[in-house]
Formats: sequence, C-alpha cells, structure tokens
Amino acid sequence: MSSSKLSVTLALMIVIMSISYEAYALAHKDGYKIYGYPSSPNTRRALAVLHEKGLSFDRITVNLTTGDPQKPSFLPINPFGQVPVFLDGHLKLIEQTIKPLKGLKADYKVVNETETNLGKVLDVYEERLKNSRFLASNRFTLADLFHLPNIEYLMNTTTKRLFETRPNVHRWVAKITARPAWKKACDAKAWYDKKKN
Ligand SMILES: N[C@@H](CCC(=O)N[C@@H](CS)C(=O)NCC(=O)O)C(=O)O
Repeated sequence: MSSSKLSVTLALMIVIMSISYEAYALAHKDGYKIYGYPSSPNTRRALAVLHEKGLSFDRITVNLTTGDPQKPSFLPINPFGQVPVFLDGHLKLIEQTIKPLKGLKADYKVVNETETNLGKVLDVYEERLKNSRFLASNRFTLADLFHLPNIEYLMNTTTKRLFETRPNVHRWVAKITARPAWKKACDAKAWYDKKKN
C-alpha cells in the first residue's frame, strides 16, 4: 500500500474509532436496563448473561400475563411486542423469533417427532461431553448458557427422561443449572427487588 493510502486509511480508522467511542460513552451513561418478566424463558436467558458478567442493571416489568407486550405503551419500545429488551443508554437490543408457548394444546405426534430429534442431538452431546466438561470447551461458555431456559422448562416435563438417561448430559445439566447466575436469573423475588442487581 502506498504511504498516502496508508495515511488515509489510518486517519479513517481514527475517525471511526473516536465516533464509536463517543457513541458508546453517550449510550452507556444511562446504565443498563432490561424490560422483561421474571418467568419468561427469554428474559431469564438475558438475565443469566448479565449475572454471569456481574453487571448491574435496572429492571422494568412487562407483565406477560396481562398482555403488556402488545400494549401501546410498550410497542414503541419493541414493535414485535416481545421481551426481553435490553437498553444500554440509547442502544437497544431486541431479537425476534416466533415462538408460541401458551394457549396451545399439545400435539403428541409433533411431541414424539421432536423428542426423536432431540434424542439424536443429545446423543451427539453425550459423546462430546465424554471428553469435555462443557459443550464448547472445558469452560462454561454462551454455548451452554443458551440451553438453560429450554432445559429448565423441559426438566418439568416427561421429556426430562431424555436428559437423565444420558449420564454425561445429565451431569452437564446438573452443573449448568446449578450456576449462581442462573439461580439468580430464575429468582422472581430478585426481579422485583427495588435495588439494582
Ligand atoms: N427471540 C426472542 C424471543 C422473545 C420472546 O419470545 N419473548 C416472549 C416471552 S419468553 C414474549 O415476549 N412473548 C410475548 C407475550 O407473551 O405476549 C428472544 O430470544 O429474546
């Protein structure tokens, strides 16, 4: 690269870095906030990340049992009408997937097919966890954390047998669900505590 091109590139990098830093500093000054509901699996997943990182944040309750996510007061915050929403000052993180959880009767044909598929996935995990303490490495990572809400939910259903009959998977489930950050994420009383995390 010629020296003039190099200096233009460096100048651009410095401008971009200072703009990002300004944006970050501005965004961060109001602190972290999370809109959510304590029994919501997706809220819990976000809470688990925040607790793992030891971050403090304000909690704003969006009551799922009274349809708050679809109310006009919340839709400007997340037009998809879902929690969690995470705010870092002016920066907002939302994610959207369609995941009906309530008000549907179980279709056992689908349950059986899904259990067969889950069993195949868990066989792969069982093999992997023979030689590794966690999924991605010997350390707990986001790959493990992202499973927590669904595992928590499934352990209260008959599907839990698929986890319990695989010794390495079972040990892994016990280890990840016992993490203090996950216990905190599932603690509804802590959500309503007036003080920050
Ligand atoms: N992909 C989103 C999905 C969020 C989601 O499905 N949230 C549910 C609660 S767990 C929700 O807000 N549902 C709206 C409602 O129940 O009215 C994520 O993983 O954060």
